Amino acid sequence: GKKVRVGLVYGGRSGEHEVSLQTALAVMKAFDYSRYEIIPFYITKEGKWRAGQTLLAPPDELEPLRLVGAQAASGTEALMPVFNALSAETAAALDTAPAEAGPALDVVFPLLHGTFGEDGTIQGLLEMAGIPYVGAGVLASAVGMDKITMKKIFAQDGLPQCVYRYFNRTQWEKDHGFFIMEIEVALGYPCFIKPANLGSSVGISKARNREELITAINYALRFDRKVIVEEFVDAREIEVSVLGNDEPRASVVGEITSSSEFYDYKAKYVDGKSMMHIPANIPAETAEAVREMAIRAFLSIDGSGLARADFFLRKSDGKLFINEVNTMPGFTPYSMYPLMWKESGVSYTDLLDTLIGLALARHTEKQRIEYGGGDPV
Ligand code: G1L
Repeated sequence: GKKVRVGLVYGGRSGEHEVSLQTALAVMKAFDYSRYEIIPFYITKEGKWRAGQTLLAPPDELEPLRLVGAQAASGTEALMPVFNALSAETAAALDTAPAEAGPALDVVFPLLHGTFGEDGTIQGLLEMAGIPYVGAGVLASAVGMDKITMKKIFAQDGLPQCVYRYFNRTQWEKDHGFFIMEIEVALGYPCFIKPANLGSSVGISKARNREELITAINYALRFDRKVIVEEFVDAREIEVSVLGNDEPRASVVGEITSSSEFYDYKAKYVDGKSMMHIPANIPAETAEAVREMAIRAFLSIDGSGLARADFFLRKSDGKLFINEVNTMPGFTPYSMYPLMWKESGVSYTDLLDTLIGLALARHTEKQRIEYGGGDPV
């Protein structure tokens, strides 16, 4: 039969450029090339797009993924052949010839963060092109990138969260005394200061007193105009993988620990030295509660395809708090998300198949929606 044509978009202007490349290579290697063909789209660090030739076998190293020599273009230009091929249907309906017959994509993997500083942008581009794509849609991608908006939505849906306060740069500059008081009364020290944007791990710090708090807030404001301050919770870090659309499933539960014996902030967030434990050594009822809450959180942000849900399990009383839902989790075969599915009996290759099926199902489902003025009932 005809092969499924999968577009892979990777690279990009974010700090995770190299991670994205590594991920794209891992995905390219895992596909069954008797059933799929891959069309690579590389976005340089400068934001230029390069469209590659159809891959009929996986590359064995990273360098070819940079598509050196391929014509650089803007996102819309690079996708133009795709737009044109899709408009062939429209052209036929209008009884005119399509502009140009390009290689139509059946589905796209957007393996990168937004290129314009806020997420949901690449999803929006694909949405407008009418191309099915893997993972979260525009709304869930954008919500998943903004810690403050995500917390508001979780709060509305009654999901338990740690204590937090937030503000934007203008609010802080106008009334920092108020926010300091609020933070000291409601959260106390130590507390964690983070830019609202989850795009990168930069800008995060821990404050033990007022002086450190002010320094940390000013630091975080260099990376985003919105900042969130969270209470310190002495907790275990629990994660679970969610897969599906409207009826998602949750995987075996995992735990992340710092590699050093003591809680070491620098090891975990700065050096990234942490250990994965799959399955987590927690009671069966706790694991079930984690899975159930992960599915609620996924539906809460209107997730689709996949997401990794991250929790705090408080050591003092075993209470569970949702920390965040990540719609773009680490995704190499050695990342937490795929490893938790592997432990649940879903291989990396199965995962790619399932995600593509979910992307196509979501696209088909959306076509049931009527846009524009319907007849009055
Ligand atoms: F396409 C998926 F499946 F939705 C998807 C998209 C992005 C899965 C995982 C990711 N993750 C990444 O792109 C990243 C971890 C490399 C961030 Cl740059």
